Amino acid sequence: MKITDAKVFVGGPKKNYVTLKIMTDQGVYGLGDATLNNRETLPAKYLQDYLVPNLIGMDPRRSEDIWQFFYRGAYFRRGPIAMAAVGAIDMALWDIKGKLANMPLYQLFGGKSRDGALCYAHATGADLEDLMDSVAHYVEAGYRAVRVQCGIPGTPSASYAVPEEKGDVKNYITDYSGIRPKVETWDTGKYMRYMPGALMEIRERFGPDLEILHDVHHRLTPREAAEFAKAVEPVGLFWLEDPTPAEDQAALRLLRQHSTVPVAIGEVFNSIHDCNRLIEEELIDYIRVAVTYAGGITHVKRIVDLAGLHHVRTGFHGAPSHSPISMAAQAHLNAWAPNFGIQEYLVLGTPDCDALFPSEHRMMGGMVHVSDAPGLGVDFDEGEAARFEYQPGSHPVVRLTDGTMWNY
Ligand code: GCO
Ligand code: MG
Repeated sequence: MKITDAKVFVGGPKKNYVTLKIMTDQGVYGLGDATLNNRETLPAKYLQDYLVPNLIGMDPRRSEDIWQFFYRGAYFRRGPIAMAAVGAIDMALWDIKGKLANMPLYQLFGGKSRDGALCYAHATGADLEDLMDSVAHYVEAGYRAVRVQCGIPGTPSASYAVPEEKGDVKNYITDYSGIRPKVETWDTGKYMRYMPGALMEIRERFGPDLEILHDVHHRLTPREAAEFAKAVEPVGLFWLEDPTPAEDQAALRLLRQHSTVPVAIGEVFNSIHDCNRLIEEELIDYIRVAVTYAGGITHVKRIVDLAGLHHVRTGFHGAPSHSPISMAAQAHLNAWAPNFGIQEYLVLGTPDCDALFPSEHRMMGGMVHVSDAPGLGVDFDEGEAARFEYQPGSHPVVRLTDGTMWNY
């Protein structure tokens, strides 16, 4: 069996998805997602110029050897661009494998460990009352877990994932009006003084059963993060996400010494080497890698198994950054993983997105129910894809109140 061709598409509704389609001499094809928010053309070029020409003629069933070929074969390896490209190939090869076996991928991993996978939505508010309305909306829609982000009074512009106007939804953080980023302001002192009380008000309003999550988006120093974690402990968070910059694996030691708040980190990691110490030293409770830019199913499965040895559960990244293809790959891993924790879930549900990526994965009662179709269980409509083209866009950048650049 041989790979005969592979095509890369960039574009999508309100998003630049990078979609890989691998064709074989037996008519079976596989799909992969190489989307890398706001840098979408780069994994596409890496695929087109370097990986796809090598892929033609390979046996698609040898997914492990092909992964090793592209990983070890690159002297300058790893990083989000290369790992997104390798990850897309890997997903597509698993999709082909499942279709050849006539089984959904979760069966090839070891079968289902659960019927539905708990997921969380993003509630956002320009201020706390606005955020309460947003939380109520998701609770009414059946979600049992909600990530909450709100504006900080007295901070001159919206901070991370917070809408500028009351009632607006801030799920898509990319601004497609051009390549130059908007500037957001961050004030650590105001945030640290305001947010613990705001989180407590949400707990009081919605009661003990709602799972509440909060994302600091890498903005605190290790000492500040330890102080903040201690302050939010009475809220009973499901997790505190990215309290410190992700480059520093030792940063969480101080937080661990001062607080028992569950910690989640890893959405920007690209390999097991970015998180092995965090996992082995048991400095985190949830690992947030995504199959997209952490090297696909083959590599993420290794991370999940390492995590399982150390009581670390999964909480895969699932912002609208990912296409329904990698969300499908994660749905299969979530159905199988003995150490599944939660899934961030925002992708499905827009009619344009569903038409581009038809699938039977279903969200019901705040849980994702995995499709039983062979392979990944998601398709890609090339006719629909022709309606969209690449649009340059940018995340905001962050400055402190005196103008100093800070972490987005
Ligand atoms: C999350 C994330 C995202 C990122 C985004 C960057 O927890 O969902 O922090 O919203 O900001 O993926 O492109
Ligand atoms: Mg995050």
